[in-house]
Amino acid sequence: MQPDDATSRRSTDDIGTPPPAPPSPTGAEPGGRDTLQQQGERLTTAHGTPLPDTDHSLKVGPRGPTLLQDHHLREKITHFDHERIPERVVHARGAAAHGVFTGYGAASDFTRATFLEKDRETPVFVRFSTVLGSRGSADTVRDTRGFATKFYTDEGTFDLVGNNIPVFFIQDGIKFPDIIHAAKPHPDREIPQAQSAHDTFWDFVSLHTEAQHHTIWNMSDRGIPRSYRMMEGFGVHTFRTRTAEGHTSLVKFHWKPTLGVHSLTWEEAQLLGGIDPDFHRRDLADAIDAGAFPSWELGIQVFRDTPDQSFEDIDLLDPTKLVPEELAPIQPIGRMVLTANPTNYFAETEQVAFHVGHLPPGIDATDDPLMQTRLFSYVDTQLTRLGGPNFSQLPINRPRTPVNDMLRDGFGQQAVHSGVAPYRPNSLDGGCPVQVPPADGGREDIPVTVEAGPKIRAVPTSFSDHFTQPRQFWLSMSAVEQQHIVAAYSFELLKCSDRTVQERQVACLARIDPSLCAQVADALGMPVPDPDDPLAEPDPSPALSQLGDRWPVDGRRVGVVVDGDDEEAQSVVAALSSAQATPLVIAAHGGRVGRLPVAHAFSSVRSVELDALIVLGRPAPAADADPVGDAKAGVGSRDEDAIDPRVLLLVQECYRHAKPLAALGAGIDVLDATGCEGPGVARADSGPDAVAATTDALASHRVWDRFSSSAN
Ligand code: HDE
Repeated sequence: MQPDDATSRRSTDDIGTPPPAPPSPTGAEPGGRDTLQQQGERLTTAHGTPLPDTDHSLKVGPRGPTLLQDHHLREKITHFDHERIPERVVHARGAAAHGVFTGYGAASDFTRATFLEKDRETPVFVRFSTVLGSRGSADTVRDTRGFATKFYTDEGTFDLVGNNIPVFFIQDGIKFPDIIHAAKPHPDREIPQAQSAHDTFWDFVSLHTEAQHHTIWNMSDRGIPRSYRMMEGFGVHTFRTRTAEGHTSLVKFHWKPTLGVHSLTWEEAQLLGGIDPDFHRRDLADAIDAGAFPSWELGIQVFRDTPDQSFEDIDLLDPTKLVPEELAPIQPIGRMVLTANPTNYFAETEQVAFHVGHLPPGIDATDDPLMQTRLFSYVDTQLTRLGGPNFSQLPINRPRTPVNDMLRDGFGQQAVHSGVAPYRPNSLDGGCPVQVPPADGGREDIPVTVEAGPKIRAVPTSFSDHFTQPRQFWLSMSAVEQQHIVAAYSFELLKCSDRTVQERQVACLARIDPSLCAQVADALGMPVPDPDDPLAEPDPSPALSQLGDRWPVDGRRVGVVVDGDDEEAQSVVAALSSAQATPLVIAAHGGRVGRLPVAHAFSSVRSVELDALIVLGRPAPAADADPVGDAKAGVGSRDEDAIDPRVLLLVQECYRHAKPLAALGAGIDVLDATGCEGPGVARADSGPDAVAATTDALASHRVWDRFSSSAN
């Protein structure tokens, strides 16, 4: 691809393959992500001049005025002044990790994309996010979660920019500013932060009934995930794929977490907002650090590419509809494991730029009107957020394939392009770069036939059913999940001050389910409306429920209350580690208890940071204990008073949130003092028994039988 006279007329192989001479001025590793790190040990200016002092500005005498001449001072402060960039307008708060995707070789009947070939490994970078909150907002708010994956494939970057909910609020991208303006804080007082529990959100979704399906997912436990590691991911739109032979299919992408789909309770989520606003970010990073690498299987639902682009009366171009797995099973095509945390949050997690249009040969967009708008929006917003058109050169965004694109100049240009002819056709750079026909790996646009019609602003009638699938979702939930949905709608609508907004949403619920509607109306103190039309009776889709299976306990946080170092404590900690759980020793003080490092002191831990608890001792109240009001709740007798109230609170809260509890030896007194018993509460004879009972109960995530309707 290079002209013969490489010295005078090299075509540009810019950032992907820099020219051999002169050497790269940046020392950058071609196509790599770790470039421009600190070099050497000596302090320098940004231009490499060694510096003897960065602690004192240049002044006239030790107490005199500062001199304008102090270039180092001005460089340091000016750079600091510009450290912040605009946050994302949506999905501002995120956490990310690096990993590897390995193909199963199971997709070759549907797509020519080579990264899906058997055993082919592709580096990935995944960013999880909340949608509504600002960059500094809490992780555990009730919201949709973003699940965006950058595959650095050998055929160019593929971004699968999905969510943890398989449907969206709107059917046409032109309404995206409307839903986001409605959901973001009120423009007058700029509250509430990162919440949908306010008038403008419910005003919009109750008027705009195609949002009801996404909204019931938000009101379900899916809106408050236990961990990014325990979420499904969905491409949402239908994509079109094509094989080398030209056979096309319609597909939907699904990520299935190895650890299962699990959630917080609403009370846990609210407490965590104060106790550990970084809970999800910390959980992801801690698990990776501990070697409990999160993993997902990528699967596809495949549909025939028929002219109506529908399946069983579901319009596949409608992003407010899903196709139940029972009707179109998910076919596994690969597996992703996240193995490394980012080195630098800003350089990687903040500067990563995804784009729905980054598609490899063999995968293409469809006419889903939401997807069509997204194809425009992402690069547009990134031009502002990342300060110009060269953000694909940032290390995290660089493809891992050679780049030769004829794009030139602009703010922040990193490449030292050579050659004189960044245009086509040319003869001066030897005709380079040359176009790549599909037969040689070039990406073709799939030549779909589009029926000519009038230019109109309209919605197809096949998009008009807004209530059958929300009803199907409700009918697919277990009793406890339904209780949580009722509680979530009630909480959110009670936060609205406009009665007509509440009434209109309750009228929408009447079109989803009479019992759901009656319970929420009751909570709001209003009459139960009748649905205008008879309700559809869809078959439930059991795959939508989070309950009823058992999953690995890798990386689950199990608190171990220790009162002094004994062999039992060591063996429990070791047994939890061998079960792949994460033991966290909790003791009266920080530091160490014997040989065991203490993760939390009684004064710094709350139950919501744990998945389960094992109590090995009977800690007496510390002389200087300062019991927080509720820590004393339920404690009355002399015996109970002799136990540290913070430990009693820990046990009571774990019990209340249906977490597995076990105790051993003197720890059994603590269970007795709190009156905790029943399913998932083990009074064990030995350390191994306590660990076995805990991990067994954790495999179902919670002790679901323990929930009463008042529990949460
Ligand atoms: Fe996005 N979305 N979106 N979105 N989206 C952005 O791009 C947009 C939609 C999603 O971790 C923005 O670089 C429009 C659906 C994720 O960096 C912006 C529409 C789905 C992320 C944007 C949608 C998503 C974004 C903000 C309606 C799930 C975070 C910053 C047509 C399938 C990516 C940015 C990350 C981010 C626009 C709808 C997922 C403004 C116009 C549907 C996971 O361009």
